[in-house]
Amino acid sequence: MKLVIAIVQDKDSNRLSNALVREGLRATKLASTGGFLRAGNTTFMIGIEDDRVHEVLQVIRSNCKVRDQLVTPMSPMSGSADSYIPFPVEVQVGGAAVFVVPVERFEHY
Ligand code: 2BA
Repeated sequence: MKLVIAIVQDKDSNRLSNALVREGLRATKLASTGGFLRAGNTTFMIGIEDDRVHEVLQVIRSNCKVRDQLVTPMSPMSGSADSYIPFPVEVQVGGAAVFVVPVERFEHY
């Protein structure tokens, strides 16, 4: 068994939830915050048998979009903070950051 942890943009969260339910895939949604943008995003935890991991990844891939976002970083992305003047930069966010981790044991009572 694997645990798929997918961090997605809030804008894609409902569509992804609906698609997972439609495909009979169980998931838990957690409200999360990106460390860089400090904006809300959604983390999905999806426990799944090894032979269905590809189905989960396909559903995530087809329901999460890449978007450009203009942000003003609160601290420098590199170099010293002494002479730091904040200016907006465009970053590409998503579609999804996905981790697939092995599950040693799963109990469901
Ligand atoms: P954030 O940390 O808010 O990052 C949002 C976007 O900002 C990232 O999109 C990336 O394009 C950019 N970014 C992040 N850190 C950067 C940096 N040091 N310099 C320049 N640009 C940077 P994504 O890569 O699609 O990530 C979307 C969200 O997924 C992240 O939100 C974070 O919550 C999560 N994430 C991504 N990679 C992760 C990782 N390795 N571990 C844990 N969470 C991760």
